[in-house]
Amino acid sequence: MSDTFTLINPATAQPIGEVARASVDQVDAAVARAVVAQRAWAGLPPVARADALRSFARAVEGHVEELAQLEVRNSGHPIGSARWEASHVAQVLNFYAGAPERLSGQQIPVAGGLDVTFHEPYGVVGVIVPWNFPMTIASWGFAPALAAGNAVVLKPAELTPLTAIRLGELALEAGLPDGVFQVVTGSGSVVGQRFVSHPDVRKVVFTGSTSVGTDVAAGCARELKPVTLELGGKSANIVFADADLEKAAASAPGAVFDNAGQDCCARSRILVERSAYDRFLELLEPAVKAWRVGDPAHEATDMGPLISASHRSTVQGFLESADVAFRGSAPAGDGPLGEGFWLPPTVVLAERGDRLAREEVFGPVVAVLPFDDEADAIRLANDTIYGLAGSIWTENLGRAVRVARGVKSGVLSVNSHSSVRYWTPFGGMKASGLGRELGPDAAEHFTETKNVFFATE
Ligand code: TAP
Repeated sequence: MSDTFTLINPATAQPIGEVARASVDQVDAAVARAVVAQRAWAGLPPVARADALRSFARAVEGHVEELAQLEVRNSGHPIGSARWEASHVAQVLNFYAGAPERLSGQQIPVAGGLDVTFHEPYGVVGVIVPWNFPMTIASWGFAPALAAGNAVVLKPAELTPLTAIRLGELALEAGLPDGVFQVVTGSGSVVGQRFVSHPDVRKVVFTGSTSVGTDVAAGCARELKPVTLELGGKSANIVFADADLEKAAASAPGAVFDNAGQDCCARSRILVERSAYDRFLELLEPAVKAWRVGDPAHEATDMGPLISASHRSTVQGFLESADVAFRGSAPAGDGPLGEGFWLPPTVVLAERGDRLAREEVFGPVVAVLPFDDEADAIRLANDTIYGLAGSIWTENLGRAVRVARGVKSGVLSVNSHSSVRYWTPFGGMKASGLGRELGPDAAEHFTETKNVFFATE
């Protein structure tokens, strides 16, 4: 394996730079620095850690445009989305800057003394990030982990390391002590694996595919190391005949084609009550045709390219022999974007049991299926190994509650497609993951409880 990796702009297929591939020795050196830095970091007064995180947040706020432009070039995200992602990182840091002073333990009544609990940091936390949302997903791990007094070693995906590298620099510029937050670039099988096997990395946060996540969990089990997993999804957008069909159809493209469908929460199955099926498809077609696919640097663009040529081939593989209902458009031809990894948003009519109805595509492809009644909708929504997100469209409150309780997913929304708010918990059931990120309790998830009894007699 060469010791550098060439980065490609997915919108043009042109190389944009080289990034180092760390060796196992280099990972070990970073972990050794983190071990030393963590002791001092955890020993700071809570207000000092809070101040350092607020100052890191301000540094990110001051560089939103630079970070966004890096994501446009490295990941092909539309500029509007990339600016949102960079601002989101600052907000996540600000939110968890409140945690060091709020990690209260308990005082438990006992005879003959005083019993108290402490939330103690694990030590060094390894965060492994995929290529689809490089900045935001990284921050969901590093911000609460740092707030709880851990040091963090962060491995971005090899394809998309640029924003993570810049965040590492901004942390130092903002005054985070050296070694507390380190970004280590390189391959998953070397750097990521070493986080799993290194005895001084005491917790791992992994976001990525279910297959690699399962191996990471098995490796962590051998080390008795806690692990949080955020994995794949095949989320259902369930539309009942009593819903506001215009609104449901108008919002459906954004729910699946955002980030070119490379989103673990993508509503990649639209389940429509049979009596509304034809009408819904009629309304969906113009919404899909209006979805603007093109140069990610343009303000008006809704969707950019796929991340790589090989990923596009994988997605295209799902479309062989698919029953395509209609497609949107995508750049092609001789212009500067002609070589990019484009694929138009595509709507397919699927049958129960089809690959497209059950497997994660991770591209701009949505499968539409009819259902008969409420029980059938729940059964169909649950007919996949995944259980990450989902949406329910109905004007019937009782039905909304029943279906929300019946669908086995970690994050559901009614008459909306929201999945991520940094102050509410996020994560999947079944093969979509283990543990929760974000929300009010995330910093506590990066601590171990210690119980201490003080005899008074
Ligand atoms: P993966 O191939 O699983 O890679 C994810 C990360 O793990 C990358 O940083 C990768 O490194 C690293 N990795 C690869 N092999 C490893 C190993 N043996 N040990 C430790 N780390 C290893 O996924 P991907 O292709 O980047 O992302 C697409 C998949 O992730 C989709 O299935 C998607 O649903 C899922 N995903 C889920 C979520 C959430 S929040 N649930 C979010 C994003 C993505 P390199 O690639 O650099 O080698």
